[in-house]
Amino acid sequence: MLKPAILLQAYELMATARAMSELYDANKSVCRYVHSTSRGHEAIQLATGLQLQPCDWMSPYYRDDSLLLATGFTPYELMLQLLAKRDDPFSGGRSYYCHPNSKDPDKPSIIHQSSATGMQTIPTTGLAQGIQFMEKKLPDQLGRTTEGYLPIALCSFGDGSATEGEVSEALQFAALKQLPIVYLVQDNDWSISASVDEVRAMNVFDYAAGFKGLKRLQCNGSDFEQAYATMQEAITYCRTIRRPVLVHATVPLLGHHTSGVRKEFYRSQEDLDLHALNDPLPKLRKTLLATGFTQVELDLVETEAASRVAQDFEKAQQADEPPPGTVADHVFAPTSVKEESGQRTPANGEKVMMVDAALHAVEEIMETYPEAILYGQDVGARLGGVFREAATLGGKFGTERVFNTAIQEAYIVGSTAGLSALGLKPIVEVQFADYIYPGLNQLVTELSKSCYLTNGKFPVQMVLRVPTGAYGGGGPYHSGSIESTLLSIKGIKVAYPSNAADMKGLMKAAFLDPNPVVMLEHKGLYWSKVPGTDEARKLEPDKEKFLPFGPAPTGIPGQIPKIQKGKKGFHIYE
Ligand SMILES: Cc1ncc(C[n+]2csc(CCOP(=O)(O)OP(=O)(O)O)c2C)c(N)n1
Repeated sequence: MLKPAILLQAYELMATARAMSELYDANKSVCRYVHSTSRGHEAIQLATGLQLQPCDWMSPYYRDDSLLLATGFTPYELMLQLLAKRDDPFSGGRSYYCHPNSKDPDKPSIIHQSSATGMQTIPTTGLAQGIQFMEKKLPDQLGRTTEGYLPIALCSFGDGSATEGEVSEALQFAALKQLPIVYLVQDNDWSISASVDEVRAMNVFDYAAGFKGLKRLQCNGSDFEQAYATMQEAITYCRTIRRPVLVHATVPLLGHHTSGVRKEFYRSQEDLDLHALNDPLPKLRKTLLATGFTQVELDLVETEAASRVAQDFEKAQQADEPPPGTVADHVFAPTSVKEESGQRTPANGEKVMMVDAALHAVEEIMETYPEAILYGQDVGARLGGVFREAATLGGKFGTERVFNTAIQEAYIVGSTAGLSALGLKPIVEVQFADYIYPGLNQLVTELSKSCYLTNGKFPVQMVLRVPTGAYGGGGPYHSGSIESTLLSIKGIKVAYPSNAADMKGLMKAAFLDPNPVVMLEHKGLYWSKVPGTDEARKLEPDKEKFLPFGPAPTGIPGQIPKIQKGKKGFHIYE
């Protein structure tokens, strides 16, 4: 049996979570944001949160308010987000309830959490990828647990989300690379109104069996002691053996799906009664009574929790609103590259093709920054990119810094959010512009909004190289131009150089920019083989060349009507 102090702590937190859920429901009109609460899921969440340490990273989902309480967030702090208040510690009042992010030194860190179900598995697996890289290359920059162990990542999501394609990409990568991550799947049998028999051929425990090397555990997540023992096994395995593990926890859903989607809309009384049998609160109370606590003591715990929660709610309602003038803050983090620097045409410089200018820029970056890594399809040493745009880099910097990935555009793009949060600087590649679409979801949903919705805490520093446009008979799926699609995304930057010198300077600026930057690299200009593109070859600028975004030099002026008629898709810089 667990120590009475832990059981009591869990009971206090559980009573607090229940009081919050009941209070929110009774005050629906006051709550600014739609919200879900952990009612029914409390035991597994508390068992998890109580065993994480401040050096760890965790990604809670929208139903994880008990997980947040267990790691030290107060009801008042959570309510500030519910009520969209200025001092909401997560988003400054810009994102809805239980969408946390944190750099608090006394708690596990949390990167941006979107509302998109299952999508956080990729950025969070990117965190584990980054932790593993740093273990090998930059161990001094990682924190340690009180016992001296290295950090782990924990990713929590619902069973309904486990059927998303992105989850498969994340599990595949974690199993392949044996990453230090715990996936916690909370299975309440429902995916809003869709029942398990409608949405899945197997539960996530059976599904995960296909990912060789991913340890699997199962538990009754409504039983605190069982949940604690299972999470202890999972976390200890991940911490000490440094391998991935998935926990499938069955739980009842006692509250509503959200404050808007009410349980009585779609659940039968029989189903509600069945779930009520597994309420974790009376179960834990029974355990506490068996260890010697009295009814009176436990009643007091509940009434005190309810009164603290009520006081916090009063106080949170009085808190200040975000000033309207700050609404556009944090779309981007400020970049240090503001002025053009370095030599554009150094003495003794040689003319280079655009593809080599890009390659040399990345090479110089990797020589200077040990935290820079490059990955994507076929960019590893064997080929160095299907356009040879990464040739020699794999051989020069080794497989830990330059490597091939599977055909997983979502993982390639989305994992950078995790790496960037750790201070690493990923450069990744999507092989053809036409295939950015499977990764576009991560770019929009996770990366582009991260800086804004974390109130500036987690801008995503990454460069996405994208060979684009027509060259050599690529046909409809290898010649696409995507710039107009990208330009509609707020929170990313797009660079589209027209010549080798700009390519080098912009690639360097993109690398140092703290925001996500897409480098469009036109294949028709890469080698200057297409008639009329010879001017894309330029003298190679020196190592110090940085070309800031925004003040681009004018190319050939007066071409606008031709561009509008589609006769000239790019400017040639003179
Ligand atoms: C990508 C995406 N599609 C749809 C939704 C709408 N949605 C929100 S919650 C939810 C059900 C999720 O079920 P599950 O993962 O089992 O978690 P639960 O809410 O049951 O805890 C859906 C479909 C969403 N948020 N994101």
